[in-house]
Amino acid sequence: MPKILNYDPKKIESKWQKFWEKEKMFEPAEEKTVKPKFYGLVEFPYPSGDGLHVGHPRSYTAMDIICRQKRMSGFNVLFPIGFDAFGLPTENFAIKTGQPPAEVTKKNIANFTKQLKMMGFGFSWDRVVNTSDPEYYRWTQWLFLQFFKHGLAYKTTMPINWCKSCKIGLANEEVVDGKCERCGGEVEKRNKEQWMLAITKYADKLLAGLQNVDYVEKIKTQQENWIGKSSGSLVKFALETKEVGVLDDQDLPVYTTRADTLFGVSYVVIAPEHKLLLELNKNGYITNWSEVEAYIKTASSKSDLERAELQKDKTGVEILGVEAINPVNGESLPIYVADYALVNYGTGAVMAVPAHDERDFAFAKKYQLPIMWVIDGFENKEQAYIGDGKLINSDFLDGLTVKEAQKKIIDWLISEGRGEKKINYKLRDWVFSRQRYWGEPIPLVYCEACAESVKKDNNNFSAGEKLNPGWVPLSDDKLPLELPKVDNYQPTDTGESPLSNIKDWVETKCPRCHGPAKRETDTMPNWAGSSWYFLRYLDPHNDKEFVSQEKLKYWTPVDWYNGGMEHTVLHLLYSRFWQIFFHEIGLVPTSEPYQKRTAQGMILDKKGDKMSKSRGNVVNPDEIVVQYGADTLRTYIMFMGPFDQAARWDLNGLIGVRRFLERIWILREKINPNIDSKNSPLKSLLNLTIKKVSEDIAKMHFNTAIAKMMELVNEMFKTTGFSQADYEILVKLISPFAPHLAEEIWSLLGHKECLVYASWPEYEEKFIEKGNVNLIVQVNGKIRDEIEFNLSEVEEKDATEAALSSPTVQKWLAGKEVKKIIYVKNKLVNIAV
Ligand code: ANZ
Ligand code: ZN
Repeated sequence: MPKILNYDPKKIESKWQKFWEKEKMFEPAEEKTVKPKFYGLVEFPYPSGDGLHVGHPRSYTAMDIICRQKRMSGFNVLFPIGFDAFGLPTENFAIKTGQPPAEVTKKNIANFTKQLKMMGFGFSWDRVVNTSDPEYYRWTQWLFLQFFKHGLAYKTTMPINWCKSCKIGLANEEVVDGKCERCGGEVEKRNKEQWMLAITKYADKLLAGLQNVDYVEKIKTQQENWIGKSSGSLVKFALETKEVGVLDDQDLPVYTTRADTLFGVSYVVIAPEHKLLLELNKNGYITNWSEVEAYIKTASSKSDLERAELQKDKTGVEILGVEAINPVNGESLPIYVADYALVNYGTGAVMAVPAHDERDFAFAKKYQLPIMWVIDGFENKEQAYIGDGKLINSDFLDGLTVKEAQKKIIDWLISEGRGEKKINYKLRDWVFSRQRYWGEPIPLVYCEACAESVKKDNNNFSAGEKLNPGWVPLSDDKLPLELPKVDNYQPTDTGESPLSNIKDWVETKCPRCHGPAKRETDTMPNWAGSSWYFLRYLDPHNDKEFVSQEKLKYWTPVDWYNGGMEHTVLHLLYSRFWQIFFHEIGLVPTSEPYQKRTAQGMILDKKGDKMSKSRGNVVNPDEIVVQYGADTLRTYIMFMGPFDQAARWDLNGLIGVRRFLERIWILREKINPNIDSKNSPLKSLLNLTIKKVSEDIAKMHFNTAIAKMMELVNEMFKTTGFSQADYEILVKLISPFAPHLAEEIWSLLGHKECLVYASWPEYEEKFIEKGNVNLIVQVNGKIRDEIEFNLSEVEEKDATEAALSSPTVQKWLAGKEVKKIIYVKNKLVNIAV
């Protein structure tokens, strides 16, 4: 190593961490301040026994950099952290060892806290929340009761995953390839009464809200797809049997987005779990029931995903004895039970049009069913034709376009009483019960007497009590309903939570009529506490309200939320749903919780594999901190590659970054009091670097910001010296990335105030020398033009725009379709036509 003048991160880092904490440098100012506010948020960790993973610091460092820059730019910054502490690993650890989950959690949180502090993150440590703390979950329970009181929580029978050998209900994430994650045994579905939250009532609002927020495009798209709005129609198929003829008390509605293809229907499919099957069998209509029943049984063990996507080979069994009648032409159609029809989408039944639907095509080929072509435009008959065209073989629809035919057929179906328009969503209501110990107790009791009174006269009851007769909420002063102590954390072998074994807890008094009542023994799902934690940070010690209105008004919405792509559809959608509802009932001032959402890529091991304990390739951040320093780790993680993409861990890269920081440290030697910044040869590069680093941080292009600072450091080394003011610019620019190093240099330079609130450097455009870029424009590989830019760097967007609008180039493009544009930075644009 070069002469490093004792750059000693170990000493520097703990010194500044202690200082920041003692001085409470990262606690935001009171809400009265005139400063503009900035609320930066990262996903709070689950305090597992394994400690912090190197993946956590990627998101945390990024937001810490953004927040540090905002502080230096005059914002009142809130950057909180907490712990999402209910969860399976702690519970499973408790089952195995008998240690109370609350104690294990406390230990794990202490360890996480130590690790987070070692990284030098500027968190507001006064506001730490822990979702498993009764003072926190008291409000989670209270908020749940708002859903209940407004009729958005209801109890219904839903299948749970049941491990036959462990005899417990499993969470979805504990089922791996249809097997129990713990014992590898078979998992089946069992029906169980569970609490649900009616998120589907908010499907349209969840979609509409996306228009008003600044989310990364792929996050928006994933949410839209998850909500899955589909506009189509319900078409009623009549049923007939040989003996009875057309049944007048039963028919089969299907959901279709392609009613225009009705003349192409060659069979109908029913999902294996469809209750019509049992009804038809009860009446004795199905003549091959044993075969049908066997099929139903095999299908029930597969997941929806396996059935809908993974399984290319379609299976099914024809139902003998009953046929469906096509409403448009009265033709009899065979009915199949097949598991590619999902019971919980649409009506659970599908009108199959093999000529124009891939799944139906595959099925029809396999079972030799007729394939009738009703849209013109197909090139061969070896696959379904999905494209547009005119209707054929369709009687009164012939000659119409698909769009015209859809309108006409729907009007016809409505006038015949055989159909209606229908909007469907893929989104399902949220199962809000778990049969486990380590979660928030659901603050409801069941009372027989009140069940009777609701039925008689329900004037005095809330919407939730009317919807769920007999279920009565605890009054606010009985919250929190604390988790009772148990001896055994193992779920019961009837599938109930361990709470159901504690008789004197379960048996209680009804808050309404004071008669005997029983507590709900299910607990809330892992997503409950994280659905509103960003609100509690605003007022974490308030024991009167979940958050005070004053604080909500000042701080919400979150200005910028960064997290993982894996949380796009569950956590992010759930918390948006809570916020929209809270806004409607006047609890919060905004309907969207997060103004902006971005996501980091994953950190992979050096071979490009995901890091995991089982692979033994996990990089432990505290070991790196001890060996190389937190500043090196932070800066390296930001330098690894584009922030939103996966990046591979590379020790050489880490060492390279450490050298870079050492060079900044040594550069101090070259400060020369006789040199004036005014006519320094560094002037242009310094201004350009300020511009680049400022703009890149705002765009999360951290790697290119660091690259620019590396360039600046190289140029500074080449000079004979520079002013202290110029060096200080560099120190400020690196400070969000390597805050300890920067603070130490800053104080060595004689500053009494620390850097956290020093002012962020500003650049002056006039000092930025415009470089010259001569861009060559090619069309199909031949040079057609050359465009000069008065810039040192040309962005892709500007380059292609200029190329496409050049009159010379346009001559070569006339009448042709642009297929592809390739941009080689600052050199060339190639347009393929
Ligand atoms: C006839 C048809 C003809 C269809 C055609 C498509 C193409 P989206 O857009 O995702 O809403 N479908 C309806 N209910 C189903 C269920 N429970 N399980 C599996 N598939 C189901 O998809 C709507 C289409 O999915 C519907 O339109 C239906 O097939 C199928 F050329 O009806 B279609
Ligand atoms: Zn009662």
